[in-house]
Amino acid sequence: MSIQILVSLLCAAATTVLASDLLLKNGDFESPPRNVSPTATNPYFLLTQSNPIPAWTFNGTVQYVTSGPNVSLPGDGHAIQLGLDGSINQTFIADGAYMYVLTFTLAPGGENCSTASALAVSTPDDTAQFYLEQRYGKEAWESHARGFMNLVRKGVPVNLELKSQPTEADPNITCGPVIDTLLLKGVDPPRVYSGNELINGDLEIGPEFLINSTEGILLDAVTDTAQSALQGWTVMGTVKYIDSNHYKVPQGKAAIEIVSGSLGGIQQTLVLQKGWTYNLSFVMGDANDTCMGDFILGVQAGSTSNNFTMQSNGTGSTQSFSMKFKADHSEPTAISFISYTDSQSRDLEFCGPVIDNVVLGASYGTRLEVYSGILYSCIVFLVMVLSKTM
Ligand SMILES: *[C@@H]1O[C@H](CO)[C@@H](O)[C@H](O)[C@H]1NC(C)=O
Ligand SMILES: *[C@@H]1O[C@H](CO)[C@@H](O)[C@H](O)[C@H]1NC(C)=O
Ligand SMILES: *[C@@H]1O[C@H](CO)[C@@H](O)[C@H](O)[C@H]1NC(C)=O
Ligand SMILES: *[C@@H]1O[C@H](CO)[C@@H](O)[C@H](O)[C@H]1NC(C)=O
Ligand SMILES: *[C@@H]1O[C@H](CO)[C@@H](O)[C@H](O)[C@H]1NC(C)=O
Ligand SMILES: *[C@@H]1O[C@H](CO)[C@@H](O)[C@H](O)[C@H]1NC(C)=O
Ligand SMILES: *[C@@H]1O[C@H](CO)[C@@H](O)[C@H](O)[C@H]1NC(C)=O
Ligand SMILES: *[C@@H]1O[C@H](CO)[C@@H](O)[C@H](O)[C@H]1NC(C)=O
Ligand SMILES: *[C@@H]1O[C@H](CO)[C@@H](O)[C@H](O)[C@H]1NC(C)=O
Ligand SMILES: *[C@@H]1O[C@H](CO)[C@@H](O)[C@H](O)[C@H]1NC(C)=O
Ligand SMILES: [Ca+2]
Repeated sequence: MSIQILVSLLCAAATTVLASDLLLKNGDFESPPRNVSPTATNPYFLLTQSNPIPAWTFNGTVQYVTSGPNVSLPGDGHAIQLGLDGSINQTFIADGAYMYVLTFTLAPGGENCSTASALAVSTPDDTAQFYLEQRYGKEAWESHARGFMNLVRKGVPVNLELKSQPTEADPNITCGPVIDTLLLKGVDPPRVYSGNELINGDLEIGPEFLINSTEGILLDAVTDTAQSALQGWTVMGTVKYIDSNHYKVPQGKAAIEIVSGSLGGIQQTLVLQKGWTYNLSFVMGDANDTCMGDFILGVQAGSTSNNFTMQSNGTGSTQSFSMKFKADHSEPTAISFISYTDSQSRDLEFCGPVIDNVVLGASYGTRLEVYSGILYSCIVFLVMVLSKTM
């Protein structure tokens, strides 16, 4: 009992960290190098070590880019292009957040580039590769996101590096990626709220959106929640994180649209009480992005699975569904939402069903179980905190 009280107190202290503001300086590259004179007709300006971009350190070939007829960027502003040997980095000060989530935009390499190499995004503990997909939106550029655990104490510097990365698939690559609008924010530890066993079931805790972008944020496949930009969930295929300012979102400010077609989706794994009955409810919809067709959504909870279907005419309809199941063992149970639909919008963008407001309720013992759920996530958090401080 005393250990439980101690854990609760420590946990309360640990969870009072507030979500932090954006942590990178000049992440949109709108503060230019000195004496820069790129124009729409000459949009590339080679950086030199004596004239870098404010707030960033670079190595290798890096060009400052201005948008124009041949260079498409969000916000018609400025960006940078990494050469094949190019990298940039910035050090930010950890603010005590539980995790960090980075949003960034990739654009096609400008003149003389057929395809651009991949982008590697690195922190001291993690590196991930990203590619320009160019099939999930109207624009030539697209935004992606990545989460990474905060493994240091408040006040400790963390280096974030973006590096051009050759791909084996295409040895003829001549250019590095164009990068724009980096937004980095801290997020609080996962919480379980009364009445819902799932973490982030309303999908509100995710990457920062670009204020004026109608394109959403692509979340690439990730198998570990410690690297997921969508708190609590892993991703299969590619899903698009969509905002209520530009899409039909069933609940709150954000939801996901499964865009990569068949077998794309999201999953959360949690410990359930063996023998108990649970009710899993969610909303399926379309994003009001002209995505038409019969959506088939496979929902799996442990060994119970069901297909749910919905006819979409792409005008922002929503429908609620629910499914009862019994937890048949006490090991962690995976709850997953998987699309069996390959759909395209009127503009031939790949698109699919929207998921939101996922609620998992226990049919009895709710209070006890929610408490143990919170305790469980706190213990996981504490173990993490302790292991990183040793
Ligand atoms: C844009 O690209 C086209 C061909 O790719 C070229 O002919 C034209 O001069 C370019 N325009 C500018 C402003 O660079
Ligand atoms: C810059 O890149 C070169 C090779 O591309 C590497 O040898 C060197 O260590 C890098 N410098 C820094 C400061 O990262
Ligand atoms: C990143 O930038 C800092 C300056 O802010 C520099 O001192 C450091 O060497 C750079 N780190 C890497 C890995 O390039
Ligand atoms: C593209 O190629 C043309 C012709 O070779 C050259 O004049 C121009 O500088 C190149 N542009 C860039 C950005 O390298
Ligand atoms: C690379 O370029 C060469 C010469 O243009 C071409 O023969 C070859 O097929 C290209 N390879 C790939 C993978 O595109
Ligand atoms: C968003 O769009 C508005 C209106 O076009 C503009 O005034 C504002 O500067 C834009 N904000 C950003 C961050 O691009
Ligand atoms: C499951 O939850 C949904 C949404 O709260 C509700 O409409 C439905 O009646 C519940 N089903 C059962 C069997 O309790
Ligand atoms: C759901 O539909 C998919 C694709 O049509 C099918 O492969 C799968 O067996 C179905 N699952 C269930 C539980 O009916
Ligand atoms: C699309 O579906 C909604 C709701 O199901 C309906 O109100 C609307 O009339 C439909 N629009 C078209 C063009 O079929
Ligand atoms: C769908 O978008 C159109 C504008 O593109 C808007 O008029 C309409 O209200 C939206 N529908 C929903 C359900 O949000
Ligand atoms: Ca939501």
